[in-house]
Amino acid sequence: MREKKTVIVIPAYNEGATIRGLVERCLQLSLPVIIVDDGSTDNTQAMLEGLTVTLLANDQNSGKAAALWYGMQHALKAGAEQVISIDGDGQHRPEDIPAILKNAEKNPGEIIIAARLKDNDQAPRARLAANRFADFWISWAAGQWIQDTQSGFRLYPASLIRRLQPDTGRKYGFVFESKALIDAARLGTPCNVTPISSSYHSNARASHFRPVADITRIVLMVAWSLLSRGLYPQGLWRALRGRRVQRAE
Ligand SMILES: Nc1nc2c(ncn2[C@@H]2O[C@H](COP(=O)(O)OP(=O)(O)OP(=O)(O)O)[C@@H](O)[C@H]2O)c(=O)[nH]1
Ligand SMILES: [Mg+2]
Repeated sequence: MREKKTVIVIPAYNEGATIRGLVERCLQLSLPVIIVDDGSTDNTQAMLEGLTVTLLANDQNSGKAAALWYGMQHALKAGAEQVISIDGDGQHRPEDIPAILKNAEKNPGEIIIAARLKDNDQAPRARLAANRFADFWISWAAGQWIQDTQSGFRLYPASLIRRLQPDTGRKYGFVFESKALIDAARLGTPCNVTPISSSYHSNARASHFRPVADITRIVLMVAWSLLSRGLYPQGLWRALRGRRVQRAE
């Protein structure tokens, strides 16, 4: 079967410490790479010198949603049939991409989430709890049990990207990826999961994610989505049934 044209998109905000090593590992896979420098004030751009990549840049910091969306639109214009998003801070391993691509081949047209389900004992407890909380609500609104809804390491089919109409304002920076799952489900695009190991380094840069503020914003978005569908009881039922089936497996 012909391989689909896949483009890697990396949003990067002050990722000078990790970006070069990460991009070099992506290039090992012989896939085109787009980096969106989101108004970094460090040496992120300089670190990419000499690498064969597409470098896009926002003049000022616009948030993860806008950065990702810019990169995705550019990838589509370059003929991408599917886009893999991967964070620039080194939390995701490009070496997991072949497993994601294999899953996408088996489940064409679906979103594939690289879900941090293995070896996550190093992950901060509060973060894990916040993620589980988000998983429950997003699964309900999507009407499907989805694991690791907060993973930014994903494959999006181009057909889905063309139909999404996201809010990309700065305050929606960390909402985009959650909302994309709900909108995708409404558009008939289900999710599939490729389990990966999570990597939390003790020397990683301080987290930008604000568990209370960002999860609150996500929950408000989900609450609105549920209210606008009369609380969508079928969605809750389907999500819980999916969780039971998955636990029994
Ligand atoms: N925080 C943040 N990240 C951005 C922004 N624009 C692009 N990004 C990139 O989005 C990716 C995810 O951001 P992180 O801050 O690592 O978010 P996270 O992985 O959910 O949170 P941590 O678990 O704390 O790392 C990284 O590659 C960032 O460089 C922005 O305005 N703010
Ligand atoms: Mg991160």
